[in-house]
Amino acid sequence: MQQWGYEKHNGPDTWHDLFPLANGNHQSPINIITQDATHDPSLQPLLVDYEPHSAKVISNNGHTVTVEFDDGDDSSVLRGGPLVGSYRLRQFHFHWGPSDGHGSEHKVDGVDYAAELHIVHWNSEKFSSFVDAAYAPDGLAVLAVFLKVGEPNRYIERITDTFDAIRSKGKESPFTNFDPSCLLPASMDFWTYPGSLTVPPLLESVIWTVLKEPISVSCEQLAKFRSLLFTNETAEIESCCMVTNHRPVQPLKNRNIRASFV
Ligand code: SG7
Ligand code: ZN
Repeated sequence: MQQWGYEKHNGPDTWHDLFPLANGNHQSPINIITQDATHDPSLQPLLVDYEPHSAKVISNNGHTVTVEFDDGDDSSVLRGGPLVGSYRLRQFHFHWGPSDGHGSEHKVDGVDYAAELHIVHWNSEKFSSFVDAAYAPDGLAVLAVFLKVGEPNRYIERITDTFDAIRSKGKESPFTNFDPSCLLPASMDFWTYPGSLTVPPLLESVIWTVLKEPISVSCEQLAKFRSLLFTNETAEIESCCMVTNHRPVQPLKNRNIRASFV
């Protein structure tokens, strides 16, 4: 296996060869069985406090499209919910699939959404860098938002408008004055559980917070994500479209899912 990916020869079923943690006890994503989630009244409201100017660059990393933030100080943070202290915004990115009925990483009672947004944060009170935090069980906090097909989303348009400039792997383009809280639904009701990164190295360092209410995007907007390329400009092999980049659900094992709502 040359490089992990989402195709047959290098996809999620092969990741355990190089990353044995793929079969670990705290892997993500999972299927959220809503009946089995326990309401936890001690969970705090989620508080997002993002500074639009800390957005810096949008890039195609060959696995997804990512918007990176300046995380040199606490100007953009996530607090509350299941978290102790504040977690600094690092980046956000998306996962999607080949058709509108399929593409989210988490499922709810077995049901797929079209896509999923991940807003990634790290514990800057306990750790001095993202990389240090990525190895600790309470190091990272990812806020997940489901995307369903419906009305076009004008905030997603800002992102897809850059796609001509970042079509192939390794391309990047300046991207600022963007507050990712514009991509959150009206309700901040959530489920939370301890899990992992959903791509290699699959580190079990993520406190997941999955919002119950999806946001909408149009099917044309979703189609633009699929037109990005996994391959770089000079690929000697054929260029290959990013039609799917989600990991299948993993066993819950001995974990509880908590809900912020009844
Ligand atoms: C995406 O998901 C990328 C990765 C991210 C990974 O492939 O956005 O980020 C970069 C900068 O390559 O990796 C460590 C990290 O955030 C996994 O994130 S996820 O578990 O939220 N899906
Ligand atoms: Zn992700």
